[in-house]
Amino acid sequence: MESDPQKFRPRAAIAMARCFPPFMSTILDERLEALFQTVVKRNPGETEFHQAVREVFESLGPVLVKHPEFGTHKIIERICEPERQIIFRVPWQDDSGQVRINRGFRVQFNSALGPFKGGLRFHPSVYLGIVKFLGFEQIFKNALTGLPIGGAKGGADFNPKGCSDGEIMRFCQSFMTALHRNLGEYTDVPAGDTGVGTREIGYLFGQYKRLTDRYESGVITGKGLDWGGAKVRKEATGYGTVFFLQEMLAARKDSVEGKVCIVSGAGNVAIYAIEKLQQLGGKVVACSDSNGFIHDKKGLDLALIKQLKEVERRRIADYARHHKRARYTAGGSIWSVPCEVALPCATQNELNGKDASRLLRNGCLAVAEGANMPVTPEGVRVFLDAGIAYGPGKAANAGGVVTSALEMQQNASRDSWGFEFTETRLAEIMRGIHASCYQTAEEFGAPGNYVHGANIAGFIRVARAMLALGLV
Ligand code: NDP
Ligand code: 2IT
Repeated sequence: MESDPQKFRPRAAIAMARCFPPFMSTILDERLEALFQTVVKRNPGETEFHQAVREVFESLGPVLVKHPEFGTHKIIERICEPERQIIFRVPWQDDSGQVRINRGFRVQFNSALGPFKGGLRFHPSVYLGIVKFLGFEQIFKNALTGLPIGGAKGGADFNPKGCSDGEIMRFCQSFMTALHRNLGEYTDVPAGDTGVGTREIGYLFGQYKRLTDRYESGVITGKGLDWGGAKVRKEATGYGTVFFLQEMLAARKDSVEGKVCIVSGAGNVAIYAIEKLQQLGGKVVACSDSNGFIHDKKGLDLALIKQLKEVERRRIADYARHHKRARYTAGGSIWSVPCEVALPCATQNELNGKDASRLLRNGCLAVAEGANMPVTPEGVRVFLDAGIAYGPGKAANAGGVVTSALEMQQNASRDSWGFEFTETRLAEIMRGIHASCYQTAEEFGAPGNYVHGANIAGFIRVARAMLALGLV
């Protein structure tokens, strides 16, 4: 087999798997606790999925009181069960002629609001529990956007690191050969995620086109600008996270201007979060990859980071060779760097309770999640108890899928919008998501708690649609 997923799981997740379930400390009401235990039993070993479900359940008590019809119609039980799960073999040949086998996944979670929509992740840690946590989160994230998109996620336990271009292409072609029957612009529309960028989307789309003999642009998003892609999609998740941060700070009569910021990761989301922070006058002093982090007190040189990561596909350690004033720390925690704003933009469970307490001690006053579920339940509790501005991923990082939906709109009308127009649409929608989370939190007696606001607002929109569509 290609790899051992456990080897690549972040330390926090491995600890979770060993002493499950560490997030049981929050009390759920009796009915939700019983539902949660059923989810755990029906989905054994899928710790990240359990974690994502429990976090949403923690917000739903008051919703069931206000909307008993959701209980009668078993909406929660239905939402926790994917509509369809596809697991498939992905055989491919490496450059030395060896046959390699990976496992591919697509979990089509919920299509009450529109065709299944969500990214593909290529990373050795991918297994069903990761794909399901991401797909589950995606349902509510997509609902929050107000756009007509259902929730899904997919990927493979494939490690793109060190692969040649030809190997990546052959892997993508084999992946799409297995999956194409289950996709379509009105059925299921994938996009990128960790390890899947424009290059991979190109190979996937090319193979879909060849197999179906159709130029069906709307079947996948994140396409290149010359062949049906949307301007701003590449920048969208990072920009959107900063727009959400801006709104949280504005609600506290504050702004990004002059703030010392740190951003974990150095991939697609991190790079464009850094870009927007810098455009708004923030001073970004640190970023990372899975080997270590760089700290540059004068502020990061983004052009160099783009060159190293996007063009040369190198490690962030190389940054320090170009800038002598920058310090590279192998391993270690980026969260030890003092800052006012922290944006976790790498991966799930990358920031734990201790990291959160350390950030607070160092003066952090706002956290917006560019990654999906990057903060452990203990970390979330530390931020919420401290009352800082904390934006959960399903709200804060929705900019990517928002702009994917805008790409679908352009494809459907065979149109292509300008950069400024698209960015303005993205900013408006992110403002709308913030307003909806903010107002819902107030309405349900938890002012300033964006976790409850996002979970409740997203859940209610999906639940209403499911009721309206009958027993689906
Ligand atoms: P990329 O593959 O472009 O970059 C991922 C970055 O995170 C890299 O710097 C990578 O370091 C680091 N990273 C990945 N896995 C781990 C790990 N297990 N431990 C430590 N560091 C890790 O991915 P994206 O930027 O697209 O995605 C980052 C996060 O944002 C993910 O959680 C994703 O689900 C989420 N997201 C992405 C969206 C998108 O549109 N792309 C939309 C919304 C959310 P290294 O290179 O060393 O592996
Ligand atoms: O987590 C996410 O929202 C994404 N990876 C983007 C999904 C999409 O369909 O653009």
